[in-house]
Amino acid sequence: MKRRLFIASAVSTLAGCGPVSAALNQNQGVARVLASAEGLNHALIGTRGLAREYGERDVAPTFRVNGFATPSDQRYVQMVRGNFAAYRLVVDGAVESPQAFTLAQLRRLPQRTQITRHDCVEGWSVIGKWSGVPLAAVLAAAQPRGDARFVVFRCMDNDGAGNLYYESLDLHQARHPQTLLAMRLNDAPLDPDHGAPVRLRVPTQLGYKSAKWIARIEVVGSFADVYGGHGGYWEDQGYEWYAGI
Ligand SMILES: Nc1nc2c(c(=O)[nH]1)N[C@H]1C(S)=C(S)[C@@H](COP(=O)(O)O)O[C@H]1N2
Ligand SMILES: [Mo]
Repeated sequence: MKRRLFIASAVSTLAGCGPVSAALNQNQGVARVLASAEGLNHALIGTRGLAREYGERDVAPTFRVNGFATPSDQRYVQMVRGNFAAYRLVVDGAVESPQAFTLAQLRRLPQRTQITRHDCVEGWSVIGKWSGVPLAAVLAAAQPRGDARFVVFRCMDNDGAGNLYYESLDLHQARHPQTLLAMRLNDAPLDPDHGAPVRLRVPTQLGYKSAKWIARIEVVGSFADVYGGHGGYWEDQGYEWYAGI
């Protein structure tokens, strides 16, 4: 655990969640340490453990906003104005039964509320109360096929140069009981800046895994052909794909 935290802080001083992460790629020594530690941490900590859950009085008064700018294109702005009535969460790819959920349908699935800490690789943390539908329930409706291995989250925002944010989990992480498609933060509907209408919350991993503004969930056998092939926007810049805390 100490080793993992040390590595997280090493990454944060080098890269944060910003474009400086190119420095990571140039630093072969750090890249080697990260590569070997990734396998080690995965093996030692695994993905079965539960992230700590806190009490109501631990909830921070405000939840910091981070990452790319809130989408400002016409499509998103219109959806916000229409209270997301036009939103559909598409679940497709290697599934028996592709889905396109409305928000109302997502709210009718079993919900879970959890007070957990969000840890950004930059070195800050904040505790929030999240509610939503466990990703496991949404996947169960879509029925992943036998060749399914990963779940890719395609987002509506971009880095300013037009490259869309995306993330991925393997099916085991995706079905973890605390992996939520969050629709509420601190007892209120999720606001645009925190990823409305639906964002991922993965309290067992670093903040960049918790994709905001999800448009589509694609189940795949491999993410080799998805964008840069490393399973996430930041992973394509050198971050670890497995970001367990
Ligand atoms: N779509 C999208 N999801 C994202 C990001 C982003 O830029 N775009 N940033 C990630 C990072 S680095 C962090 S720390 C958290 C920030 O979530 P918050 O704004 O709710 O604090 O979102 C994560 N998910
Ligand atoms: Mo982050």
